[in-house]
Amino acid sequence: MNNKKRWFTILLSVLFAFSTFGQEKTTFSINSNWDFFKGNVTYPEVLNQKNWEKVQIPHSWNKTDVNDDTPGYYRGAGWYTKTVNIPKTWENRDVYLLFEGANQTTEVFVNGKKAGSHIGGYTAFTINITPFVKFGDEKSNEITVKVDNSYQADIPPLTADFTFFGGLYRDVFISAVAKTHFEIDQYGGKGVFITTPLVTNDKATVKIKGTISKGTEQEVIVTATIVDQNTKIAKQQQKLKLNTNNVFEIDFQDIKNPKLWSTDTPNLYQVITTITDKKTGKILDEISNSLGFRWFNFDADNGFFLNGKSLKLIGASRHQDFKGMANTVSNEIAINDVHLLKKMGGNFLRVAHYPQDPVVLEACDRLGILASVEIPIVNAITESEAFSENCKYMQREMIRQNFNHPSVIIWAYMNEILLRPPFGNDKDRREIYFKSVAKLAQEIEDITRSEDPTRYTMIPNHGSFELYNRVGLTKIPMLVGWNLYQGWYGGKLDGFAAYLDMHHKELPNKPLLITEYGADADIRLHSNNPIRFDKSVEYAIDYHQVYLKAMLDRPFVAAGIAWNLADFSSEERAETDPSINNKGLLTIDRKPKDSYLFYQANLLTKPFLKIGLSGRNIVGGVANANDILEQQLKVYSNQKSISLTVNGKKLDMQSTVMGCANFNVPFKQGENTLIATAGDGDVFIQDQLSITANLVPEQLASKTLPFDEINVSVGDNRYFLSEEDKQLWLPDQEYKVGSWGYIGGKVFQLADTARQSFGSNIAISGTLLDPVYQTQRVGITGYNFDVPDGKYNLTLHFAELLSTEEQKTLAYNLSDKTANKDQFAERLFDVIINGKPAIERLGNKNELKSGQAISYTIPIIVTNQSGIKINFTPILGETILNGIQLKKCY
Ligand code: GCB
Repeated sequence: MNNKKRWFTILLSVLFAFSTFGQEKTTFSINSNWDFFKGNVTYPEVLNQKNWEKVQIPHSWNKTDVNDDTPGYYRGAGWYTKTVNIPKTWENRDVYLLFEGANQTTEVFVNGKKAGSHIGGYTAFTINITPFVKFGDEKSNEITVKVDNSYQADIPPLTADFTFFGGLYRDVFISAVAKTHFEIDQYGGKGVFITTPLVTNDKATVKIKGTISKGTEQEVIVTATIVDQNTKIAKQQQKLKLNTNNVFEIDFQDIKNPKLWSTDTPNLYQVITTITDKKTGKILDEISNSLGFRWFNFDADNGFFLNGKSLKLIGASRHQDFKGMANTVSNEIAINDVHLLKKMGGNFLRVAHYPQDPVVLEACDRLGILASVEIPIVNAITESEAFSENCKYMQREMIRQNFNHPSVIIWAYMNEILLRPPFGNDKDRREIYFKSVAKLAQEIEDITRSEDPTRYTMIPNHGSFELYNRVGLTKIPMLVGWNLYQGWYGGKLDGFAAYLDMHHKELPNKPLLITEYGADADIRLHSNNPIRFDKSVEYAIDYHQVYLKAMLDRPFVAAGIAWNLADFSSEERAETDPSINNKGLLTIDRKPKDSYLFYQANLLTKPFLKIGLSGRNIVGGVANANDILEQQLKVYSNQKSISLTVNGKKLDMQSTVMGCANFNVPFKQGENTLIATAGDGDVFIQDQLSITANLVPEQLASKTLPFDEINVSVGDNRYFLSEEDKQLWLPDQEYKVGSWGYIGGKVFQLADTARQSFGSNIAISGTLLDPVYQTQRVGITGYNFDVPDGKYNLTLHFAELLSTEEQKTLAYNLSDKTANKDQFAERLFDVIINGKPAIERLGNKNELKSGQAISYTIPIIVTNQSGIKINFTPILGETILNGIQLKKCY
């Protein structure tokens, strides 16, 4: 910077400092020290309740009840109260409470009177509390907030595959502003709206529109200043005579050589807008907004263009919860999510299925992530005026609150709205419902286009092409999003590409985004033979490989947005990790899974290499004759070929295919060191991993690899590493002499599913080993371990997987049933170990309850090389076994 410029910058900073001096605006958070009471009571009676507890905002009352074994979680009212100081110096100002979000209805009381209310759990709102406050007395203002997350037919979302955690779960602020201020009463907007009607490489125009609160008849000057870092680059003013005209519009016609905002170079400018009292020169209000110069368009044949250049949008959706915290995540966690997406190589965030904390889009602006935002109309609508009005109100809130983010390019609404249409048995009535959906869509569409003609609109649908087309939902929005799961919930993996091509053929003028695709990946489950719905990390990789390739190969696919950035809470889900949807590329506490590494390898341009074990540091299995365990392992890299050294020995070099190199790794018992390297000449990268292998000898009496312990997930062909006790469970095998395994029976399979080829999908209570208990051998006659003599502890695990009750059909469980009562048949059996009765008459009438874990640990002394022979003898129905563990004591 030359000297002249530096002086100018210093002068400017001084001027800014002065100009804000005397400004009549004070804002601070009031998150600390609230008292909380949970219960459906009324105001002011609630204040007489005894069981108030001290809490901090953000807060949710559903942090723990979502993860317990009892289905459901508290959906009702929660109350928050605190006293605040409103100083005398605020007497001539307006005082507001600013809520960033509370789920899902809120009523605010101040000093005994109702001050305001809000509907909807995901948008911000302001409550003007000026008429109710007392100025000056120390802590004399009592603020009480009722938040309620009960189901309400007129408020979206009605149903969805995520948990509707209740509470005051985002920051709360108090703000005192001059009577004359930027309008903040309208849909929680900031009163200043910025657009860039023209942007080219050489020139840009900027339009700043806004409204000032009504009240005093005053002459004011609105000033808008565009700042690049610390340098003021343009300034414009407009005079207003308030109450005659409270609306301003300032145009900058000629911003020269704007530094463009892009995903690689997210250059941000600042627009500072102030209101000055013409008479006194006093600054009454001031607001700063980010400004990015960019232009963009979608094309039905060629996808997306940013600043005139083609850009494939690749990224993920985000839900806002975190392990053990419900939705009460700090700003840092929310911002870190955007960083994680960027570090993955992503350039797009679908803020799904609802608007999120303001810091999320701020981070997108800063980091260069493009975004879509949507309101939470999910799966279904209610055909009522109130429902429609609430939806439209939310859409306006979303747009006005997030209008100034350069990262936002799409406003969306209605996720998979025809997923489970009601009136299945009444065709005519159903058609009326479809018309109501289309009508509401059109109304929201019209509002969106008139609120913001500068962005695109989108509806994300599920894969029923014909239905959405017929109802009109592919015509109404400017962009069509498809949430596709071929090869997961149904169909085959190659059905995905076929669907893309069908869209392009049938709707050649409609740009298309893949707004969702994903497969469950439980980080604890691994398979050498991954298959659909086994929830293994490996199947998810196969799935993502096919999908990413199909999208990259087709220029007309504008975007591929993986479902989901991180695992998230979905209370109704059973599955291997109950109440969690684990389609995340990261775990719910944001550990990278292999699928995250897969995207890094495919998207990052700087050299990348990582050994993929999805956070495992233990492997195990049956050793070969040389006491070595051979196991498949993937290394992820954007380099062409990879070397892997295992315990000092170099394996054959492998080429990468779509970022993955496959190795067959020989593990020895105990610690193993793996070093992967790649690159040549200029680039050299390396990744190292230390990993423990727990080997089980093939012959249990082996002298070279003495038997120590084994855990087997019966009726299963996956490996399961339990997080809590670091026990590795092995796939089952048939008994061979000298070894171990089952005798007789068959793998448990649900009757009414085309989806799941083994195991059940019910949550198991009383255990954290759900995947072990969810698989089973039915009709098993024996289980043998040909172990040497010694003292052992044997543990048998059982859970009844059939139910006498019809299971609830879950919204996302398309065309599938869960455990079904027709299958249920009573069972009663004995377990006999080495000829002696061990467990007698185990059955449904006693300890074997549906969906409940039960285990028996039995000490056994083996003598005379007789090994362990377990017999299962049926008395009524069929025998079962879900898991088995054997540990040598000495
Ligand atoms: C969908 C939904 C999303 C679910 C996802 C899934 O299509 O839009 O809310 O979480 O599928 O994992 O089933």
